[in-house]
Amino acid sequence: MARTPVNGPAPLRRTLKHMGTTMRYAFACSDLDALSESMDRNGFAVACDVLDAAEIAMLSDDVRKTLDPNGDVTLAGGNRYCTDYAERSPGLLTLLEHERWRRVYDHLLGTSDLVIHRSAAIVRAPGDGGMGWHTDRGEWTGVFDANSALNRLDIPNGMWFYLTGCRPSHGGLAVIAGSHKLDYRAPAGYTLSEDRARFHPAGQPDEPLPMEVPGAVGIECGPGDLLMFADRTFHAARPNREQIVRLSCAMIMRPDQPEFTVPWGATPSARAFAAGLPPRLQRYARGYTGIDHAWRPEPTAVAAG
Ligand SMILES: O=C(O)CCC(=O)C(=O)O
Ligand SMILES: [Fe+2]
Repeated sequence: MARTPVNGPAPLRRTLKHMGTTMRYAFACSDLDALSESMDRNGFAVACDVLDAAEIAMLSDDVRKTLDPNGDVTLAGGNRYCTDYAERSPGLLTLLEHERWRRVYDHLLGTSDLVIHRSAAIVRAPGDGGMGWHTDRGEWTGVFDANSALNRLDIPNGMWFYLTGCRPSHGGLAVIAGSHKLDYRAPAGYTLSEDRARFHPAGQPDEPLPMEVPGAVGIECGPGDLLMFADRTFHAARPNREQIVRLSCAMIMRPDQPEFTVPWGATPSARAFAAGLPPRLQRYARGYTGIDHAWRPEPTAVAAG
């Protein structure tokens, strides 16, 4: 069956003036080299029209069923996260065999031997305040919790579908171009915090951060588009000022090799998930760890002096 693009044909439609040059970050999902090059150069990219309308509806339904089963998140306000989402969403698992999504992913990671690394869904109600600038990579402070134990591979850590669209008025993501590089310091006029996970206005560590900082790019993309960003890329979510709940989900894959382990081994729900997958999907759960938010490193003994 012919696929109906949800966002119209995928022209080269999202370009922006950035630091005096025209930077393009959105490409047709078949434009694999351009996507990978944008990831290498800028630390982010949008692959257009990965999902069709039926797939968007299916994934949206799963996010609602998991995080807003009673439809009361609007009343409750705020946001809800699910960080073992692959274990709960049959729709998300269809990505494993989704031709366009896999083509982009396999090209980006340079192998088709991929396994599930982690996954998430988020709802942000109208009025939700969003999330300030941060990088997901925990390497600067070491492995101190479950997120930092998982976020220490040089693979994209943002692979989001914004199923209700990504735009500034609707909790839209912003990223900082070039902030994925190891030698990135901070936007002009700002200083990285000691752990390098955040930044603050130079000389004013307690000042709240504006969304508009040098290098910031406000992402605009449609419900079938895939926003990808690197593990170190600084990003933030704007407040949701619209009257609709923002829905998003992500599946993060890693190469099957080299073997990857976490201190908690695998959670009981991760083991049950892997064992319960249909045989043809089991290879995607090799080494699947789940996430144990209660895990903390053993306190290190301090030698008595
Ligand atoms: O709202 C979003 O999509 C971004 C969430 C995020 O960056 C995070 O949870 O680390
Ligand atoms: Fe993040």
